[in-house]
Amino acid sequence: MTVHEPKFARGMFVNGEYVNAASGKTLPVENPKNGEVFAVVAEGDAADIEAAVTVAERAFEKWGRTTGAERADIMERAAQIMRRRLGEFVTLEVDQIGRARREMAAQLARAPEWLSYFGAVARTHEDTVIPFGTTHLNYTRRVPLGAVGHLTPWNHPVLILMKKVAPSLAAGNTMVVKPSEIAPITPMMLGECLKEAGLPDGVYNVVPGYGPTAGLALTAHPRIRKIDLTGGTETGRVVVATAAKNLVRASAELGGKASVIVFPDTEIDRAVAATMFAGFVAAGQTCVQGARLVVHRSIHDQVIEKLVKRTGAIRLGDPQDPDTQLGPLASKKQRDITERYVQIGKDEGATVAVGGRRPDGKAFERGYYYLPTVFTGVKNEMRIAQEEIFGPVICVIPFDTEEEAIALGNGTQFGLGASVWTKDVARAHRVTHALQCGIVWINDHHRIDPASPWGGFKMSGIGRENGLIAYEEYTQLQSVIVSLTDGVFDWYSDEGGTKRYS
Ligand code: TXE
Repeated sequence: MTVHEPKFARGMFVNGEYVNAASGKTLPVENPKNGEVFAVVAEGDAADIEAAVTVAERAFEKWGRTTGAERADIMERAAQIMRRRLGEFVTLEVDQIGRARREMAAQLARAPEWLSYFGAVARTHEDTVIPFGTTHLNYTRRVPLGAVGHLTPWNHPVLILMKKVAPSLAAGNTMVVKPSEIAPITPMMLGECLKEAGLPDGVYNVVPGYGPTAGLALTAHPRIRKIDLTGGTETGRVVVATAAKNLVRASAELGGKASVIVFPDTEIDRAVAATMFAGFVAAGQTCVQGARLVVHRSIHDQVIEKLVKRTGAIRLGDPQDPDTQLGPLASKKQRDITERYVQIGKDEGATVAVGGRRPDGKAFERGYYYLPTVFTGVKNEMRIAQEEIFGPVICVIPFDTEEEAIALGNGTQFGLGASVWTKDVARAHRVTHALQCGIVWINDHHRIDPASPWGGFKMSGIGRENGLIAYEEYTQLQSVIVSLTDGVFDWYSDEGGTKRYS
């Protein structure tokens, strides 16, 4: 890490303004394309989390009582403001995590949709009337939880945050966000947009800091009402267990090792394009990365031949250059992990068909670049096929029968995403229904919409983001039972026959 004079400094975003950490400490933000620190932000710890939770609780007293329509108006305005500031978001996001500008621009252009969708949910939400006989009216109310906590990662700093913030706001909660230490700037910019849209101060707070200090303090805080993490599976275990001690609700979107399952009726070009998109978008740093190409043996060689050729032609470069297709990995740590796993793969006996090293050339010397890599000759039990690498590495595993394809699709501890590629409609659904995954795409991969539920089976997590289910998970249900009679219900009088109270 090279420390130059940082371009700018930010504090932490609490109660509608940037403030310093109680300790006065700061946290450096590094640009992974050259290892330079380009910004500093406040480094929060337990004292700052305590202050932010107190602010959020106070803000909840009013925000929790607003109508859905009032919240929707503010959220829609914030969506427009984000659209206006899109260029700034993209530039900073690229500087923080090194992801190619063409990808970040496409992703961030969609982020405001989350505010619009969940604003519409808040505006149109209807509660239910329960059949309870003729003497009573029973209805339910979805009420907010209170001050909630969000722990977010670095791979999609704004988009993943949006999946948590939008339903939280829509339901009437207030929040404290502990963003990734690698990418804390854009989450605070979102606070600026929300404030400009009219969100009352204290509803949305961001405390940058490290996981074991600020993150743990938020998770262990007895007065937050829900903790929502996207991160690694090991972090998920710690966070969910810590929250459970306070009987705090937890949802966790964790690791993955998605399979791209290609049946032989898929055209070779389509299979290759699918594999490259699923495997290399975001330099493989996504939870639904198609890290495993499970391909029918009859087309294996043809797919590999084209895949190797096209992978070798992917343009690496400065991520701010609109022509760059693949930037550096987000951190030195992430490249170290990738290099370690590539070595493990070689030691396990798999073959590097393309990539498998850092790129040559002066332009790449200081950044955390790694060539997109394809391993062939992979066996399901190998560590490279089982463990989340979170880098641009694809493992190819051939299959012969549909049963084998399903077994391979289910053949890891994870169960977040998978894709099934075939023109046979019956087979597509049959295979999909046999997969233990929270999200399955048929003839596509990594499609997302604010309305479409997102979350994992098995070790990929608990709870769901997106859609009505996410809104519901940010509320609690109150059941109201109203007597429709004016008469006295006198349980202890001797008059009348048999009485019932339920
Ligand atoms: O994530 P962490 P890291 C996977 C991926 C990656 C690995 C580690 O395989 O290589 O996880 O990445 C906060 N209490 N994914 O280290 O640590 C942390 O500060 C409370 C998959 O970057 O899980 C950050 O804000 N909070 C994934 C957030 O948790 C803690 C996305 C996630 O960080 C904490 C990211 C603690 N004890 C990584 N420890 C996906 N599914 O998309 C950390 N944090």
